[in-house]
Amino acid sequence: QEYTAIKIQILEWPAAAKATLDKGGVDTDRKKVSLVAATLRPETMYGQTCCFVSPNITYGLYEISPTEIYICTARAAKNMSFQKITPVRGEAKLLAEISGKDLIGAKIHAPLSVYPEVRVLPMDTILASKGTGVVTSVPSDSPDDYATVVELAKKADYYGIEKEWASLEPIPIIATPTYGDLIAIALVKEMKIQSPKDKELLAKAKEIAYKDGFYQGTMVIGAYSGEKVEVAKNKVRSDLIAAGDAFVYDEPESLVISRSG
Ligand code: ZZB
Repeated sequence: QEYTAIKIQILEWPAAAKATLDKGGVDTDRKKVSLVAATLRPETMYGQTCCFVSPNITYGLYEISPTEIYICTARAAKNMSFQKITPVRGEAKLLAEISGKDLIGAKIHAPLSVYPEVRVLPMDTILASKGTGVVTSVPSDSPDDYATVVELAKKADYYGIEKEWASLEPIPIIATPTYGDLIAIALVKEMKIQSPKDKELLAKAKEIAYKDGFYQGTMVIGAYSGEKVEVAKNKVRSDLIAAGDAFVYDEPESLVISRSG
């Protein structure tokens, strides 16, 4: 699986995270620290409204250069070390570990998003075994993301967040003849999806959103507005990479097989 890894810079740390990093001697003032989110939809990055981490996953801070640190799972860092992303092949230098829980509420900058500053929020359904363990949220085009932000806004106290953090309006990114310009919301309503726990329905909705968005979609925002998604997707991706806001991250099939067998 070939992902686009999006660098989401941390602008302001929650107190719990700051304490952990100070203790570990990580100088967060002088280094650029980014959450790295793995996505298959670079063309939707205009619509990022938050970034999800799992409260149940321990993330690592990995040194990428003298000035740059990435946050992701150990598994992803290891994979990156074989893709010329870390300085030494096969090595990812761990500077500190941090619980996803402690990252919640961090103020971040998501590249291309119409919202210049968004927040880190919890998502219980993130798999540690896929991507980087960090998921950027695009509620306009991802049914899982829309179901999650609705749930978070509804039970903000329970999740220990501010309601406003989960209440940013979804942004129209792609229009399709069948589902309009907010496909995730249309699908969640049509399929009567009630919560992020409706796994089977969400998997179906995701499938439809991928296909319809890719084959029938036209961009309605950004540099390639008016172009077909099929064409615009790689252009947006190349622009993000050229700007230093993203890189290619591969999850080799063979690695998965060798690990389980
Ligand atoms: C932004 C985005 C916008 C995404 C969208 C999807 C959509 P797949 O198809 O199963 O391989 N994701 C990435 N890593 C994880 C993880 N560890 N656990 C749970 N979800 C994860 O899934 C790839 C997509 O699932 C990624 O692309 C990411 O969300 C999420 F408009 O990034 B995506 C119709 C989907 N639309």
